[in-house]
Formats: sequence, structure tokens, C-alpha cells
Amino acid sequence: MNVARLTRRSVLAGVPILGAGALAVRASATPGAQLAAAAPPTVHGGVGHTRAAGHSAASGHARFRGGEVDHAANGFDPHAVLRDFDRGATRRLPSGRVLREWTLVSGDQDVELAPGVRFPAWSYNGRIPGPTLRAREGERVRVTFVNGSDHPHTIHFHGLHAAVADGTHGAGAGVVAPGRRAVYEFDAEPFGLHLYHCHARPLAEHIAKGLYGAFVIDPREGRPDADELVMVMNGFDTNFDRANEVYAVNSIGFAYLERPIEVARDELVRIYLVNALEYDLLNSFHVHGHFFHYFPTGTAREPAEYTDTVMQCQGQRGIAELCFPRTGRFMFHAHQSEFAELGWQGLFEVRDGLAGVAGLCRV
Ligand SMILES: [Cu+2]
Repeated sequence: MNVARLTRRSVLAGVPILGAGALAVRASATPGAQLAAAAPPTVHGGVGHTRAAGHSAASGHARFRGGEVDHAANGFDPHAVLRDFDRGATRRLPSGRVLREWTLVSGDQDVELAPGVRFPAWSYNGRIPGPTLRAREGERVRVTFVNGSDHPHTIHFHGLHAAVADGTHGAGAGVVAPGRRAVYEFDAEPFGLHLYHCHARPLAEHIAKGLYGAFVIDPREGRPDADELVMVMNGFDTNFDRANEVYAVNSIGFAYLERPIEVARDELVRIYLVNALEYDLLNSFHVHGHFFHYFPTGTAREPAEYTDTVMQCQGQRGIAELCFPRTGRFMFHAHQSEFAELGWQGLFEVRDGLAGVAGLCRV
């Protein structure tokens, strides 16, 4: 195979291989079979490596055909990212209002996206997606950004704020040079699910390299208790041809297929779903055997839709609420089948006897 000419589209044209792989995954739960076939370690042009045979199959590692991803070496585990909300540090201002503060540090970071498929990423706080920042409606928010990368970056927040609080060319602190810092301060509004990302040029590259994260603003009165999951849909252009070779939720292809997401039967599950994908106009989320209530951008108290599939354009996000009345394994995936075959698919494992984290399901 001519590696230099290997692109996602040419890989996907290998229908017999992919077709067999797809069947293998569904029939035998062999996660990553297609990705291993379609995106060998050499796919991204020379910086890949092959993990030594016989590497420990310790729990916490996503195993794929031909190897496994070392989450510890990556510095983050997609299963931890799923339920990790960063509420920062708070103190009372003289006015009595809450000031909520975070520090985000950008860095250059090699990430193993699938066994042997390494990618020279950029990250906030050593993980992709960056920390899920969580504030409450009406609080004052202050984010100190330290650029620890060798490249200029920013943080641009979605939400309502003054021009000076923006992080982009020609506004506010502008682009932050390596070694420099900037402070973004604004009110947390409106409530909903937002995102933040780098806005340096070239924009698509700065986002595609991994500089983004979810930003949750809870309504003043809160939301019903639920088992809350953050799913940032993303992808990676491992051979720099402005098309993605790996697709995922929270960066690691097939991670939730290899190790399903455990949820409790009859408990409310709330998914904060964000589309941070570059180079593809649309992404989508589909769950088997269930419907969910969908709140676009999370800004309304009543759902806009009751469905089993939702699509999001680049930068769109929304909240999905559902419950699982039956135990067993239920797949979820992008309904763009090629995305699913290149990593964006996983399983919910619905169980009895899990420690309750949420109230009884109300949807
Ligand atoms: Cu950047």
C-alpha cells in the first residue's frame, strides 16, 4: 500500500475490507477492527509507531486489534473525561456574587488516538477535549489562559460577553504568543451548553489539533438529578490532508466500544453533546433501542424533539436526556456510517445494582 497516498476516502473505498470489518465488530465485538485495517500505524506519514506485541492488557486500556491505547501515557482517559466536570475555584465578590475562576494552559502533546496511531496534538490542560468548565447562570467567570505551547493560541468562548472578553484576532487580548497569558472575564449567560476553542489562524487547524472543550452553564434553579455524561464529538486529520482519519467521542476511537459506558437501569441519563469536528460539515448521534428528549444548545427547559438521532453542524451542541428501562448493551454511534467505521461508535451497558447517582427516570 502506498502510504503517502493513503487518504480517508481511499481507505473507505476499500469496501470489502471495511464491510468485513464492520460485520466483525458487530458480530464479535472486536473493537477497532476496521480502524486497524484501515488506518495502520503508518497512516499518518512516518511519526507513527507500533506498540510492542504482548503489551499488558491491563484494565483501563482500550484494546484494538494489534494493540491498545495507553491512556496513562496520553495523560487522559476518555472514561474519566466522560463524567469529569471542572467547577473551578469560587469566592464571593463584595457584591455577594460568586466569582468562578479557572486556569487553562495550552500545550503541544503527542496523543495516541488508536493503537499505534499517534498525532501531534495541541491541548488545554493536557487533555482533549479540554476540561469541561461548569458554572451557574449569573456567576462571574474568569479564565486565565497561559500559552505553554510553541504556537500562538487563544480561547474564544461561546456565550454572551463584551467584545473585550473575546479571544480572537483583533479583539480583546488578541492572539496570545507562546509563554504569554490572557484573562477572559464575563458573566455566565445564557444557561445552556456551550463550548470554547482556540481562535488563532489558521482556524480549522487550531481547532482540529485539539484546542476545544465543553462549557456548561447550569440554570439558576438547576436541573433534575441525573447521571451526566460529556460527549465531545471530534476527529483527527492524521495525515494533514484536511480530512479526518479517526473519529471519536472524547478523542479515542472505539474507546466506549471496547469498554462500554455503564449506566443504571431506570435512572435519568443526561448527555452534554458537543460537535467539535473539523473538515466535515455535519456530525450526528444515534442510540439503539431508545429515544431521547433533545434540548438544542440546552437553553430551553422544554425539549424541542423526541428522537433517536440528532445531527449537529460544526460548533453546535445540545443536551439529550433519556432513560434505559431494560438491561443490556445498546450501541450509540454517528449515523454517518463512515465515521462509525473509523472510530465513532460505542456501547451503553445498562445494569441493575449500580450505585444510584440519579433520581428515578422521568423521561
Ligand atoms: Cu490555537
